[in-house]
Amino acid sequence: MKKIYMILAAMALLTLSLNAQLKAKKKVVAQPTATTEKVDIKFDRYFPSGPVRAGEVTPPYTCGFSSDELDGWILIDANGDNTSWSVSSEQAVYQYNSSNAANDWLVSPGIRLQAGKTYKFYVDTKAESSYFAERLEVKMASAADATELSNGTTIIGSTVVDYTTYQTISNENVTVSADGIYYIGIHAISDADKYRLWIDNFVLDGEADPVHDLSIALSAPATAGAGSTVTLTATVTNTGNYDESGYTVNFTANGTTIATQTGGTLAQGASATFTTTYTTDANASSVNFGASVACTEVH
Ligand SMILES: [Ca+2]
Ligand SMILES: [Ca+2]
Repeated sequence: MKKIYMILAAMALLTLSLNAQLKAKKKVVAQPTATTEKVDIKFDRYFPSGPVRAGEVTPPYTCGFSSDELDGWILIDANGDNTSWSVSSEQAVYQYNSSNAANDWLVSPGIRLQAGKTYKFYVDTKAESSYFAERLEVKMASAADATELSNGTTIIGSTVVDYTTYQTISNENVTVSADGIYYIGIHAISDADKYRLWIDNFVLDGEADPVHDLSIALSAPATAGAGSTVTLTATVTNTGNYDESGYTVNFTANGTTIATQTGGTLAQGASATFTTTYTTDANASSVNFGASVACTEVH
């Protein structure tokens, strides 16, 4: 259901006196003894291939790749070489193909996301050996499809993984332009004949609903001649946690609207000024000016 946020954030009043703003071949029998020696391992299981999926998830969503956390995850062996993503010891791993560069997606379950919210993505990454540097990227699309993902939103651009203890890579500013189900794909893009690329602790954190909060300050001359034209200046400041896309500013004199102006985008922390003019009554001795701001964005 859509909600309309109409927030009368603030009103400013002034009195003017007249005149006065993230291949398995055999089991490990030994760890490599030299940095350039490779030992293939038998993985616990492979991710299912293809579009068979189960359900959807909602942020905050985490996956540590234990057996009870794998529903909805799939692999896409985009280069069709039967070398792809597997699970081993509650981690996801892409093991090298000696002839082909990696082109393999590990795709999350569908995640229900909302426009107007900012999500934070984290994933832990490491290489088997610093001698064999791996490479990955992370993308998001509205379909769990290699082409869609390739053309999708980049969450993390091409990143070299040449470290052997887990490091977290992240993007704390993940947004979508429309409400819907999105898939996040971890794309192994290591060169041919590297070693193993490890992934763990996939996280997509949600965020609290946005707080819309606009403040307004009004300024006018302290005094003016009766029957003269004065300029009123209103400064609107976004004091919320959300980049506003629309709001209106209303000026009043003695409680009556004298001007209504429309504001555009206003980033968190930013300010914008609006002015209008008013001709004072020739026979009045004072006038009370007011200005108010209201958010007009619809979610
Ligand atoms: Ca794990
Ligand atoms: Ca492959």
